[in-house]
Amino acid sequence: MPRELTQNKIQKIWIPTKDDKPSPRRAACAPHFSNPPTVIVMVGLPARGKTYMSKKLTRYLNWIGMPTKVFNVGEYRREAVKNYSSYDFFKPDNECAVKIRQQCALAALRDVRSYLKDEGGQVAVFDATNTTRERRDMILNFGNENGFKIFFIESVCDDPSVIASNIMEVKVSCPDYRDCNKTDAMLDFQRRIECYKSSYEPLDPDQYDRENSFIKVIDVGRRFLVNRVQDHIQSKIVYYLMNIHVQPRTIYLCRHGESTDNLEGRLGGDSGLSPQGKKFAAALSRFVEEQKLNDLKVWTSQLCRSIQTAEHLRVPYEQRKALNEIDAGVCEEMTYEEVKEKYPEEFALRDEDKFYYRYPAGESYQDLVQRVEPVIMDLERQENVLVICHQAVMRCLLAYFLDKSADEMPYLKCPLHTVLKLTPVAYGCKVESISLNVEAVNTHRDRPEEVKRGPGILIRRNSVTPLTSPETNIKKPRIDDLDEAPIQDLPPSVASLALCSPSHLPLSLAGQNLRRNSSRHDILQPC
Ligand code: ADP
Ligand code: FDP
Ligand code: F6P
Repeated sequence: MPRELTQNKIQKIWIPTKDDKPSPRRAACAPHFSNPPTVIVMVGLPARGKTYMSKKLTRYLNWIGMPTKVFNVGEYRREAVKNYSSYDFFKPDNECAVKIRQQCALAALRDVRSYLKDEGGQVAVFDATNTTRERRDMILNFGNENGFKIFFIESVCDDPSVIASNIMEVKVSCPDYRDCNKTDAMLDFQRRIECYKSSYEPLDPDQYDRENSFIKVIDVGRRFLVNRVQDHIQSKIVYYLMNIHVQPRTIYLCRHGESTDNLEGRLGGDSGLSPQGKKFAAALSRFVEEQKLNDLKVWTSQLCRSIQTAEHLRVPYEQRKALNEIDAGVCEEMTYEEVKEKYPEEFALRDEDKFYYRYPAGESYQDLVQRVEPVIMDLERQENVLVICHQAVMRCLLAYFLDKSADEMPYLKCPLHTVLKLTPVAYGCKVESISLNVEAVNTHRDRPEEVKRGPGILIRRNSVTPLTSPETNIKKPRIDDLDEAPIQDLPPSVASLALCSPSHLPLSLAGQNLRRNSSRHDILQPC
């Protein structure tokens, strides 16, 4: 017998009624995944953009609603060996250090397993060099044992100028080199790369890795080799990686000038600009000229207020329906007060869960993310772009660039007559807020204080390695935790490595002068 269905009040979608009880309001909101979780395994020599791609991809996957986290083995290693002294640590014949690195990789894998099995994660990005077949086979075993799909992303690049600029951009300022000048850091890092080169076995699409799923990103995305893509998520990953680039550029986000509907506090609609709105459009035109950008592309929505704003710029622009403001359905052109009066329950439901809340016959922020995803993909391909959009759409785009959670997104502050200038830096994005000094009404409504956030809903987390996470509910991995790992839970190749805990390691490593701290939770530390 088919089960009875009830409509979930927040998302307005139909779900089976449980034991004839009315459906809980939020039951349908948390994402449900029917596919096995995926472990993305980065492969490549140091300074090949692995961490960059890991973080960026993770930000994207979280934004589209796929709970994803990066596990950077370098951070586990820095936790295990507090003071890095030189590239000697990475020499392949430094047996002790090799063991520590294996332990770090295992500790990270254990966290991957907890994240995917117990913490609601759907994708884990295992960010290490993973340059040997032995290491990758061990990870494949780990995937098999746990029912995780494994997808490799290998970055291959041998252009010395790219590598040098990568080292300069991110490596010389990393914690390994905090007491070191940039020239020495550069030299040491280049030697570190040499340490990995002798044992590097690239993915082999023709023989050894024929059956594995992977993408090789060659020469910073100039070429790609894709092998055995298994599912939708892997094809999305491939598509994303084929769209991103590392050229310097700036993205400007703003809303249309103040509209006559804004003046009356009306939601949605398709009104034109108010007198202040026209002043903003003129100010925006001057601002764009001052930026002196080559080939600035301008994108608008297909709504009058956004197109009128672009008209003042006297440059070509492109209208995109995907950038239209959130559809408030039956509440279109009402004020918040009118909504509260006419649809009190709807008004309260939106406050309860603004990201998932769908207006009757309209849209939610969750719907908006899906609608603007192609815009994000296209933005990734572009260089300088100015997007003239709307409050909810701008929040959505901004959440992608700034890695904001679903919970934060609908409350991001995007005032009228303010341009946000986004510039890519290192692994993230710098944001400058530039007010064009033209007064406008405030259309922002804060999250009501009295709204209690109930537990049990899976809100996307930001893209952080648990080790560095400020979240207290995530256990800090320790290398000596491996002593407590039920060895039988691990695949044989992992189990044999797990037996080599720090207590079995000699106290000094070539290039590192280490002592064992007596405390159970302090691990190898330099003297
Ligand atoms: P790794 O994790 O491989 O040691 P990083 O991610 O820390 O290297 O390196 C960051 C740098 O890599 C950034 O300057 C970024 O511009 C650059 N980068 C990003 N993607 C790639 C790529 N596909 N190939 C080479 N370099 C890249
Ligand atoms: P990262 O650049 O991310 O810090 O330098 C390479 C490095 O990563 C080391 O810091 C880290 O210890 C190592 O890669 C992890 O990979 P392996 O386990 O393959 O050595
Ligand atoms: O008030 C301006 C506006 O762009 C409306 O058209 C839209 O419904 C609203 O902002 C979106 O903001 P919020 O999601 O905070 O209601």
